[in-house]
Amino acid sequence: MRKTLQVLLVLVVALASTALAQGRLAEIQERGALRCGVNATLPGFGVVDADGNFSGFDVDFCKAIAAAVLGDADAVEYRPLTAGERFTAVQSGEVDVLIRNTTWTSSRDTTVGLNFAPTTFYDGQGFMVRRDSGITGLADFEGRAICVQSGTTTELNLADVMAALDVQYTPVIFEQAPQLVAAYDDGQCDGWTTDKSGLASFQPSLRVPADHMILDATISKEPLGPAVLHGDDQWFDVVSWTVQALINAEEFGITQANVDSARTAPNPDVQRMLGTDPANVEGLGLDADAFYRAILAVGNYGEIYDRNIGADSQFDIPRGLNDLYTNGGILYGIPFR
Ligand SMILES: N[C@@H](CCC(=O)N[C@@H](CS)C(=O)NCC(=O)O)C(=O)O
Repeated sequence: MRKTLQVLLVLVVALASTALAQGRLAEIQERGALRCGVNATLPGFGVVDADGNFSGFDVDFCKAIAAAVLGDADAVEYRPLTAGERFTAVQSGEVDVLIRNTTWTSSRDTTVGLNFAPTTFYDGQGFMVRRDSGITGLADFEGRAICVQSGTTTELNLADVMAALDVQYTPVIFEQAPQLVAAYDDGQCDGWTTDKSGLASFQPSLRVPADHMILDATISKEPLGPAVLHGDDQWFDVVSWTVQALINAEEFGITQANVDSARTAPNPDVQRMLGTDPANVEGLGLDADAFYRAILAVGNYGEIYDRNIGADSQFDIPRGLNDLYTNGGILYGIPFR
């Protein structure tokens, strides 16, 4: 009896470790490339150029994960996804991670079956209108047309908020943003609603950007961040702690330029994050220098922000909530301990 139990135990342990070895992390390492689901048409966040090179704020998080997991920020196979396609791509396993201005919500976390890593961009839904439209608030949309994208939280929030305000509007629905923006620019809608980041991202591409303005109203909370499929804790941890490392790096003042010298800094928290003291990073199933490589590849959170969508970009989106908690924002790195 005892012997049978022992055999059973050995079998269970063997099965469990095989399952772990076949997890998403091992699969990616074997494949030698990270499959990242992204936006290809959202300036500043995710775009592709004529040569097929992807760039943007969301794209840099793909690069950071690839640098951490594979030691190569360029070892990414990008999958451009529309809003409607993105969840199936995660559910089917076609992408390892989805980083496509995707809002963390309860139904996406449960029914859709996603796990959300820490939020990388705290956003909210807003409205773009023509300055000469006379629209200054939501009630002014009575009897007017609003361009909105399907398969998004945007569409659902708009319906809820307008119903609550008893404003009768006509939704003009598009599957993809570029067509929507062109239609709005052509005057097919009196307003256009999406995440405020999306409005800021597309405004410069309107024919006369200065003829348009973003209303003060913010009708929702849109915490955007990376998402993976339910059921693989190790992979979820790897994605989550890569984001944590980039936020912590900004808190510690570790940059792309000084990360080399930071490795030998006396701060034990920094040593645990950069792998000088290897146990914490290795506990994730990664090489000790995984997060050192991620920071070396893309810089800390603030550098990623400034370069793509902040002060050093044409969008100049203020940090606002997306600043460190020590600067009046709500970004707060979880300790490497
Ligand atoms: N954050 C919202 C909206 C995401 C979304 O798809 N936004 C649009 C407007 S900014 C977009 O990215 N469009 C780009 C495209 O479809 O190419 C969500 O997760 O549902």
